[in-house]
Amino acid sequence: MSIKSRAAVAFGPNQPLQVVEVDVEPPKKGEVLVRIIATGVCHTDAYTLSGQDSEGVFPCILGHEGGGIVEAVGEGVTSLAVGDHVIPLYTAECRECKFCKSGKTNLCQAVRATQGKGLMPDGTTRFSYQGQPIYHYMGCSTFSEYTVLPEISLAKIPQDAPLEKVCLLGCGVTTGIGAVLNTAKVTEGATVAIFGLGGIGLAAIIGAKMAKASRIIAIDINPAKFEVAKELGATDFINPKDYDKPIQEVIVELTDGGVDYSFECVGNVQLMRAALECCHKGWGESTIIGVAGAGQEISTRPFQLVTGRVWRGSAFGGVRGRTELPSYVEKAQKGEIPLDTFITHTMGLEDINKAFDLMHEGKSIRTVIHF
Ligand code: NAD
Ligand code: AHE
Ligand code: ZN
Repeated sequence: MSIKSRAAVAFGPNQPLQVVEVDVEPPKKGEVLVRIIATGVCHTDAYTLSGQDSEGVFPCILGHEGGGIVEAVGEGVTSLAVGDHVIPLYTAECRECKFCKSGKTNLCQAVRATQGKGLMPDGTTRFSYQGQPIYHYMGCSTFSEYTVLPEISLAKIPQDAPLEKVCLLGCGVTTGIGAVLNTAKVTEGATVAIFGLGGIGLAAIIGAKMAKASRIIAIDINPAKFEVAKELGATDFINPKDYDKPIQEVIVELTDGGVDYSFECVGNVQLMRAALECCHKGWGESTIIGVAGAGQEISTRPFQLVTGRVWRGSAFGGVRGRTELPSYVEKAQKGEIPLDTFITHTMGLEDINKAFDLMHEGKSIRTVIHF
């Protein structure tokens, strides 16, 4: 029997979310019903709502940065039980596919194809409203009080971790830290440039600090972000609007030839180029984290790569969610990851559109929605 759930539904691109009561079907084989306690709002939710996501399908229930409690399990589920505390994973971890077995990537592909179409692995949806199907989003749909996920898309975490805080480890904070530690593998004493100081860029600063980087250059066109960046360990602050030359030139001059590592945490293809080109000749490495709109492409002179710079990308910080996320939760509990610094606003689901407004106005880092 299906249950009722309060959910913020995106009925179409660029429309405000509507909080309505949807129907949620019980979990099928290998699936889990989760009661979401809290969820962050990530820029990627806004990106998909804007209609720029080539995988965006509507109507859907957005949200992918949640924390919740297992409410029911479907047939064959063995790794989770009712009452377990979990963080939904938009990057599953089946431990059986070619990708998982490679040991080279966190990009499990077991459910990725159906997930990208807004469907559960069996090709159907568990959500409906007034008899019409509602699509899932990134395999998570955390803007719903109740949601259904594959068992392999849930990380079990300790019961005593506050879900209304550690939900941020479901995307932004883990992504930024992981990109620095797992993807780029920043080394002690390195110089680092971080473009964009939202949830992702600020988390990348934490990662750079953990890696003992000697210099952390924080770049944003919104100078209001510099204060928190400093608190987290950034050493230099650059507003590209203060300069009349390309920002990569400014950084190259400031760092005697360029930085050892850079991170693009905005989703702007021009900035991705700047992030690559501010890297030091011979060894500088740039990691793209930001998500650019459908159809957009990056460019640079191949000479930039011929002369030793490296261009790479990172999804969910290269983190294998079921295996590694519990250790991020532990670090947060020990105070090594200051989640409170990220939570600038909290509100109920009925106000969720305000969370998007605050993000677009540059006034929030993360808004956490409490159910
Ligand atoms: P956010 O909106 O909180 O922060 C973006 C920041 O970029 C803001 O501070 C803004 O002022 C700044 N900015 C905008 N234009 C700029 C410019 N031209 N130069 C310098 N700074 C600029 O966003 P977020 O939640 O931190 O997400 C950042 C990006 O990362 C988004 O593209 C998001 O989709 C992506 N993302 C990727 C992954 C991944 O796994 N690869 C995970 C999460 C988010
Ligand atoms: N649907 C988009 C791709 C968006 C994208 O790159 N997503 C990131 C996570 S953003 C989280 O806030 C990611 O993990 N990508 C790897 C993957 O498998 O999606 C598009 O362009 O079609
Ligand atoms: Zn996200």
